[in-house]
Amino acid sequence: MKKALVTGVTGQDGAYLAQFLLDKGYEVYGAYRRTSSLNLWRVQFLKIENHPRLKLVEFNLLDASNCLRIISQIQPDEVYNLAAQSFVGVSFEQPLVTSQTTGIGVVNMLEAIRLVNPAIKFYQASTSELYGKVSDKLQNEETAFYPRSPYGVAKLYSYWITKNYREAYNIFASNGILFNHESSIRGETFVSRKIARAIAAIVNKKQKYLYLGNLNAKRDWGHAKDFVEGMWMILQHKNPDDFVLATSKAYSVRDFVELAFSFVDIDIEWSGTGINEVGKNSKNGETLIKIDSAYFRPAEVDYLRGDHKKANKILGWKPKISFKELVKEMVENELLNI
Ligand code: NAP
Ligand code: G4F
Repeated sequence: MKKALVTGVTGQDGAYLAQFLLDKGYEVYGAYRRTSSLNLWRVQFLKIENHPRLKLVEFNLLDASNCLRIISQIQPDEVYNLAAQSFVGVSFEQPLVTSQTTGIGVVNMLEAIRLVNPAIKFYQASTSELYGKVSDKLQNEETAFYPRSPYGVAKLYSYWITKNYREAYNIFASNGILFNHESSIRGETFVSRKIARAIAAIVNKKQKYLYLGNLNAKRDWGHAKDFVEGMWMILQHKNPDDFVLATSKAYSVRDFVELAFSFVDIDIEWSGTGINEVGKNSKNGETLIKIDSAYFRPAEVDYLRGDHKKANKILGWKPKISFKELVKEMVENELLNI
C-alpha cells in the first residue's frame, strides 16, 4: 500500500486530494496546522473524516524540525505540498507571513526529503499567478513569469527551489502550475464562492448587495476535483517535470456573476462605470451588485488562460467539469446549505 503525505489537508485541494488518494487505495497522512479550534469541515463535507486509511497529523511547514520528524516517521512514497497562505489579496497585507509560508517554507520539506530519503516523490502546488502580467494570450510551461503580488513572488521562489532540488539532488520533485480551480468547499473569500454565497443570501433576503472589486479580471476557472487527479498523474509520470493544468478557457468575474445569477432566474443588467457601476435585476430594476474599492488589489493580474496541451499529451490529463457545471454546482450547494 502506497503512503502519501498531503500538507494543507484542511484546505480545498488537500481535502479533495485526500479523498482521491483514499479511493486509489493509498494510506493518506493528512497534515494539518494546529489552531485553537480544529477546522475539519472540508474533510467532513467529503465524508472521509473517519476513513480507516486517513491519518491526521499535526504539522507546520514553517518548522524545519517538524518537517524532518514527520518525513522520517511516516516515510511516505509521495509528498503533496499544498500548504500555503493562498489568498492573493491577503498577501499584500501580510507579505512576510506569505513569503515565509508560501515561499521559503517549501525548503523545509525539500530538505527533509533530501536528508531522510531522496527517493520520496515531491509535488509542489505552483500557480498561474506566476505569469501575472502576461503578454501571451495562452500561457504554457515556456511562458515567462511576471508575478504581481507577494503571493506570486513567494510562489516563484517555491517553483524554482523545487526545480533546483530536482536538478541538484536528483529528487523526483515536480511543479503543477495550476490555474484557478474552485468547488463548493472553496474558501469563502475567493470570488467564486463569495458570489455563490451572496446569491443564496440575496434570494433568501439575508443580504441586500453583493460588493465586488474588479469585474473585468479574467480567469481560467476549473473544478478542484479534476485538478487533484492531475496532481497525482504528475507524480505517476516516469520523470519529474513541470506541467500546466488549466481548462484553456477564460471568463471574467462579470461573466461569473451573470452565469451564477442565471441559476436563480435573475438576469443582470449593468449600468454606470468604474466605482459607480452597479448590477441590477433586469426584471424589477433592483440593485444587487455594487463596487467596493476595498476589493481592488494594488497590482492586478488581468488575464489568465492556460494551455494544458503538455499535460494532455504526456499525462493524458484533461478537465472534465465545465465552467457552467462548476458555477451551477456552487450556487446550488449554497442554496441548499443556507
Ligand atoms: P487553501 O484552501 O487556502 O488551503 C491552504 C492550506 O494550507 C490549508 O489547509 C491551511 O491550513 C494550510 N496552511 C497554511 N499555512 C500553513 C502552515 N504554516 N503549515 C501547515 N499548513 C498550512 O488553498 P487551496 O485552494 O486548497 O490551494 C492548495 C495549494 O494550491 C496552495 O498552495 C495554493 O497556493 C495552491 N494553488 C491553488 C489554486 C486554486 O485555484 N485553488 C491554484 C494554484 C495553486 P488552515 O486550514 O489551518 O489555514
Ligand atoms: O478568487 P480570487 O481571490 O483568486 P485569485 O486572486 O485568482 O487567486 C486564486 O487563484 C490562483 C491561481 O491563479 C491561486 F494561486 C491562488 O492561491 C488563489 O487560489 O480572485 C479572482 C479575481 C481577481 O482578479 C480579483 O481581483 O477576482 C477579482 N475580484 C473582484 N472582486 C475579487 C473580488 N476577488 C475576491 N477575492 N473578492 C472580490 O470581491
